[in-house]
Amino acid sequence: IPNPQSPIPNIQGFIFDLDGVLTDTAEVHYLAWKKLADEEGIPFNREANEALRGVSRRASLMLIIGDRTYSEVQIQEMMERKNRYYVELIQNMTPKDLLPGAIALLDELRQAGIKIGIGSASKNARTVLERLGIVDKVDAIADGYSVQEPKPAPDLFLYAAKQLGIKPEQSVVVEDATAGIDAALAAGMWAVGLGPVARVGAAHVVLPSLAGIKWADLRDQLISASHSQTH
Ligand code: B16
Ligand code: MG
Repeated sequence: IPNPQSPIPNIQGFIFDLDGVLTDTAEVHYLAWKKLADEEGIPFNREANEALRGVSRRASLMLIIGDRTYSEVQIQEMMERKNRYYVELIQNMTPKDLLPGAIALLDELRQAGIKIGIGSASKNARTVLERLGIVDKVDAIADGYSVQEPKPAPDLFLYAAKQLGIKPEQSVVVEDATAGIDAALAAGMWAVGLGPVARVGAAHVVLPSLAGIKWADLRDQLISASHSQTH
């Protein structure tokens, strides 16, 4: 029985985060930051890297240096150095680096007439999409150059929806980071979180990954989520 208080979502587009959703560049970012941290004699490990998920380049560096003092010139130089290491490493990426289920869902959504956008904090998003061979499968790219305010601000996803020509309430964001889920909710969009509830539990739908995920199932889960919402 439909609940008139909870309109069935009219989904017209999907906005995918890139790192941690379509591909696992978190490890590549880790290797680049680790090289920089080693050179600077700053302790850094994979556990500390988890806190950098979805966090902008500058904010990531700030978390790594902690209360050590560096000049603005040194900060800029370290950001550039880390990025050189990262750019070098992503040249080795291929379509094999797409996460399980990503291509199948993208293709299924496209066939269903649903628009596809990318909402990534990364300034290297375009290069990564090219290396993954999926540039032709996306209708819009919002990346590290698109807006000023990083996630958890809604700006990046609102920019992507505008590019797609759809409204926030017609958009589904797929994210792996807490800041990304918060950004999607702040934008008034549907949020699908990938990963542990401790990280993405605020999302309308939480999934372990995109592996085996069908649009019909996802739509049903979003409809149930809309019914349990209070307006
Ligand atoms: P860059 P996403 C984010 O991408 C990464 O998760 C984060 O680790 C990285 O620091 C950030 O992009 C900026 O990337 O240094 O390449 O501009 O998860 O929003 O796709
Ligand atoms: Mg991410």
